[in-house]
Amino acid sequence: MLWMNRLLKTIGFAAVLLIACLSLITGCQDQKRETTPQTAGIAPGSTGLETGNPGGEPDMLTITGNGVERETKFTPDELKSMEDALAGACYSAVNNWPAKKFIVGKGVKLTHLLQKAGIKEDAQTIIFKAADGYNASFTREQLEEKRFCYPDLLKGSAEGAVEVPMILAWGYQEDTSNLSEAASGKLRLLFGQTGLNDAATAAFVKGVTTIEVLTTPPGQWGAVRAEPAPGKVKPGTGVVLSHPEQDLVKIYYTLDGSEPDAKSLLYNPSTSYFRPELNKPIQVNQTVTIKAIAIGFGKHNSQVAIFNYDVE
Ligand SMILES: Nc1nc2c(c(=O)[nH]1)N[C@H]1C(S)=C(S)[C@@H](COP(=O)(O)O)O[C@H]1N2
Ligand SMILES: [Mo]
Repeated sequence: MLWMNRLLKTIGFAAVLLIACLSLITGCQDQKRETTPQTAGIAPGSTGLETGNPGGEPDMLTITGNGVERETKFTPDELKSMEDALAGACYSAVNNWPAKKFIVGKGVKLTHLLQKAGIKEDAQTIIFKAADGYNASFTREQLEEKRFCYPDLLKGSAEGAVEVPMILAWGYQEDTSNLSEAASGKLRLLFGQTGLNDAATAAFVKGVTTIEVLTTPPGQWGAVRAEPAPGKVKPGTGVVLSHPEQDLVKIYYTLDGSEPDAKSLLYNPSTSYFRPELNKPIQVNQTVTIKAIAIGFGKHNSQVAIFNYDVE
């Protein structure tokens, strides 16, 4: 019964293939947002080199979507020959552990590529997509914002900040500030920080193949919440700030009545799946106004929430 044997083998093979495909698809979905600690769990003191560069030649890059005049494709050689738009820089970065590090990169400026594709006046959302299904989304403002490398990041000082461009890099290396150590790899998005606490590493998309530019409004992050509710509290009360999408935003706050922004006090340096114990309640010992804002990639900043506490 040779034919039956063959039939069984074929069915078995098809089943294995199906299972492999299914697990691939679910794997990709997990990576779309930073929900996989193993990809991002860079402990302090680790070199970060374990993960290394994806290696290999960069892929063809496609810029598409209703926010550009024309779908445009670039070969790696075309990108590398854009002499006026090439850049090499050192990028300071913080991840969600939070660990601080430097990454050098050389590549082409994003503004130049978007101009070549004819980015429209009303383009509002820009999504960087990788072959593994991972992606990062930006508002137009976040793309055009001034961003910096902080050479004294490790000391927590903003001194000597250098403005750096957003680039798609084909040469990069982590844990060095020496550009000559950059090794070639697939296209990687690199950009600077808007402040010392700006946690950008998760949006350094590896292996970018597509940039989607859309006229779709990106929406706004929801407001920060506070617990206990504002009002009269006992001295020493700990106020817990939270956000419905807390692992995708940073909560910044002030205690002096000023408007919070990305340079204000940071409430949640770590995500819930790394070191939530770093996100400490605010001790209220005297009458105070907490003003809090949520800032994160892909949506406009939340409205400022105002919480007044009176100490009994
Ligand atoms: N394509 C792709 N890019 C990615 C990720 C990913 O899973 N896939 N992880 C992101 C996250 S969460 C982090 S912290 C950094 C990790 O970069 P490293 O592996 O070079 O340290 O890459 C980012 N870029
Ligand atoms: Mo990460």
